[in-house]
Amino acid sequence: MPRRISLTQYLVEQQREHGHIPGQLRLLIEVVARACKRIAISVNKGALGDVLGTAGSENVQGEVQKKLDVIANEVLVEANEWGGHLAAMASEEMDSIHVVPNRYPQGEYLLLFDPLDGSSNIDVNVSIGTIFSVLRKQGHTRGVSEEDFLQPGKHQAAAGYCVYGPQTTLVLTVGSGVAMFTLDRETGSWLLTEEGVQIPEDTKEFAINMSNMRHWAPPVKRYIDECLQGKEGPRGKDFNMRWVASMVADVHRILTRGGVFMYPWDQREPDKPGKLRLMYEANPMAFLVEQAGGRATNGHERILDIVPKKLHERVSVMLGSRHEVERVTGYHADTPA
Ligand code: P6P
Repeated sequence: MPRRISLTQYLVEQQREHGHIPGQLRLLIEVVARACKRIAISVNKGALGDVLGTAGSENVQGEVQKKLDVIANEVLVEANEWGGHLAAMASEEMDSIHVVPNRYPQGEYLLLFDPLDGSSNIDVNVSIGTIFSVLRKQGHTRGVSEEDFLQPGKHQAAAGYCVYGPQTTLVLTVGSGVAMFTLDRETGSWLLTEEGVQIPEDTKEFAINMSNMRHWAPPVKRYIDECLQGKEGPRGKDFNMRWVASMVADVHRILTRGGVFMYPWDQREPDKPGKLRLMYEANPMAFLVEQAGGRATNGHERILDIVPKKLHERVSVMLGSRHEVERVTGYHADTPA
C-alpha cells in the first residue's frame, strides 16, 4: 500500500531522489494535473451541462469535434500558456502548434496532448481520457517552430494520461517508473495510489477492434488467430478479449493487470501506417508502458525510436505485456515486406 501522499509531495521527493524534475517540469505537471481536474468536472456534468454532442466543427484529422474535445483543448491551452514553463503546445485538436504569446515568458518545455481521447464514448458514458507528452525544446532562442516538436519519443521528459472513469486517475512517468494518483473529490487532491507499476510479462487478454480483421496484415491475422484457437491451438491457453475504444481505458487496464493492445496498419488506408497518432497518443503510452516493463512497437521497430516527419503523423501500435508484443513483432520479422 503506497503512502497517501499528494502529487506535489511525490514530485518534490522525486526531484530530491533523482534530481530530474526541475522546477519548470514540476510546475508543468502540476498545471496539467489541475487542468485535468477541470476537464473532469465538465466530463462528469454530462447531460446536466452543455457538454455533450458535437461542436459543429472538424479537427485536423477530418474528424467531427465533440463539444468536450473543444472544451478540454481550451482548458489545457489556457492553463498552460502563462506559467513560463512552456515554449509551445501541440494538440490533436489544433492544426498547428500554439506558441506561448509574447506577453508571457517562454519556458524550455514543449507540451503535446490529445485533450479528450475516446470521444466516441462521451455520449454513451464510457471511460475517456486526456493524454499528454512533454519534450524539451532544443536550443535557447525564443523562436519555436513545428520542427522543434519532431523528436523521437525516447526524448520525452515526462508523459501521462488522466482517465475519467469510475475513478478519476492520473498516471505519470518522469522516467523513473510509473505512478498512479486518484482524485480525492472531497479535498480536490491527487493522492498517490500506486507506484512502481509493473505490467506482467505474459497475459491471456488482447485488445483489438475485431471488426477490422479482414483488413489486417498477415502477421496480425496470425497472432489473433492463434489467440482465438485457445488451449487447443499453438498458444496452449485460452484468451479473453477487451476493446473499450478509448486507448486510455485499454492502456490503463494493461498497466493494471497486463494484456496486449493493438491498433495495426490495415488495408482500408494503405498509405497511412495506422489510425493512432505518434506524437500525442503512441509516444506517451509507449513511454509509460516501457517504464512499467512492457514493450511498444509498430510491428517493426520500437515506437520510442521513430523519428517523426510530421506533427500529426500516424503509427501502427502494438503495446503491453513484453512476451506478447515480442511475439507479434517477431511474426512481422518472419513475413517478407
Ligand atoms: P475504433 C479513439 O477515437 C481512438 O483514437 C483510441 O482512443 C481508440 O483506441 C481508437 O481510436 C478506437 O478506434 O476504430 O475502434 O473506433
